[in-house]
Amino acid sequence: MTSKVISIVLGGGQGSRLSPLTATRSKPAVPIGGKYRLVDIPISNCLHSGITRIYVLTQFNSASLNKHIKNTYHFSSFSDAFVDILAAEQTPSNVTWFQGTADAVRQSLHHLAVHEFDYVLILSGDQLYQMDFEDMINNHIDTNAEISIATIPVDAADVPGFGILKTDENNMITAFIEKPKSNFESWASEVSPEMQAEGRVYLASMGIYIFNRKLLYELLEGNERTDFGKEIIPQSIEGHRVASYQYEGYWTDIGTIPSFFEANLGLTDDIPKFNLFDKNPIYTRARMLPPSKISGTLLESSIVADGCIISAKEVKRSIIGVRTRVGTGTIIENCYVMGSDNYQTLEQIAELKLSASPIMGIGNNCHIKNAIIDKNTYIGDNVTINCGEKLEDGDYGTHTVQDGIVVVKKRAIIPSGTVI
Ligand code: ADQ
Ligand code: ADP
Repeated sequence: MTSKVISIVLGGGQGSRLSPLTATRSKPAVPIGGKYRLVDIPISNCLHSGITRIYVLTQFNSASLNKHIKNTYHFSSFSDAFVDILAAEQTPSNVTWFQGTADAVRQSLHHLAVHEFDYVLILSGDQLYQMDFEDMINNHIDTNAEISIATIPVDAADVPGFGILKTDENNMITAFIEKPKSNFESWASEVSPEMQAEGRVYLASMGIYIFNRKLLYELLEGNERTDFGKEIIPQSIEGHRVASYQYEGYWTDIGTIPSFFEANLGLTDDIPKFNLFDKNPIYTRARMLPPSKISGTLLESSIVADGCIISAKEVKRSIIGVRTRVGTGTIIENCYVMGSDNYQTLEQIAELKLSASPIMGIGNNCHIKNAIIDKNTYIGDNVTINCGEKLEDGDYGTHTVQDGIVVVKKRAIIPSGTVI
């Protein structure tokens, strides 16, 4: 049945919640897990589920996203498989950017029209999970649904961030409310004893939808509704068969800096909730990098990607991304270091050292805690980040602080001796 499906990955609006990581790149291109990009998660889930026709919608299209998709997702010329990016485009009839999720899909419908398909699977681009969409499609067909929404039980603290719904005994959705802020107790549902024990009694939409082709066109064409969660879904409950497809595995939103940070560091757990070592791997670009070289470093609960040169003293509960260089005596704790796009030559390094400028990577005798270090940064020697007093939220030029997490911006130069 998955051969009758086209998938649309909602790659993000302005991505302001992931700022400054989205300052120069589109959200789908944000690096995750040391070597992947956010967009690799939904695409890998699709490919493992047999869905091979995928559009990625993005508000703006940096060259890097194109390059990543082009270099990663290759298919046989005898198949109809593709992964294509559709960036918001100006046309004579439409001069604005995508106004919301439904508007983004509406503006892309003319690209879909050339394909044969019966179902459209709509996915968010900022979630970490492993899910078998084939099972969801089969459930959609078996229950004779017109729309299916993947749902997950959440607790009261999470309710204000999600669309919350109620179902009947056949798992058909009878009511839906987008992100209720208060007085939502009556929205509690009957859930499994395990979920009940965790207080997860509210059924939340995961923002993963299957639409029958004809209905999607009916709902979107010729009207102004711009959002799935706020408009299309609540207004479709009456008059249509909308099924809840309940999921109880690991699933998390990675659309904000704190959730993105925690989801990344969670990968370093002994038994992580998201399993990179699953039999179905997350696909990403094959980079042909040399193996990492590590010397004199105590590595604890950490992930080190390919192509690194590490002489640090300690790396604890951290992810060290591709091509990262770390100097001697340095301690890195609770960090996601994204790595670099290239290596500096020995000549370039010698020249920078002569002028006492930092070289790419992290220098000697630094102590860095609770930080995300974006790509291609130059951190000098004896730099201390987040090891002292509580930092105030804000944008400080070379870095930002949010909820105690320091994000050093892409290509930032942090001179030797800096204390953040
Ligand atoms: P949110 O995630 O808050 O809630 P939204 O901001 O609409 O909803 O984003 C959904 C996805 O679409 C995200 O991946 C986002 O990056 C992307 N997106 C947003 N605007 C876009 C645009 N203009 N162009 C392209 N992509 C865009 C939704 C539902 C809730 C549900 C949660 C689950 O509305 O009901 O509970 O998802 O996370
Ligand atoms: P991001 O990963 O931050 O989105 P890009 O994908 O735009 O960044 O940049 C990554 C690509 O750009 C790499 O594949 C690399 O080849 C190239 N690149 C970036 N900076 C340099 C540089 N200084 N020298 C050579 N190549 C670079």
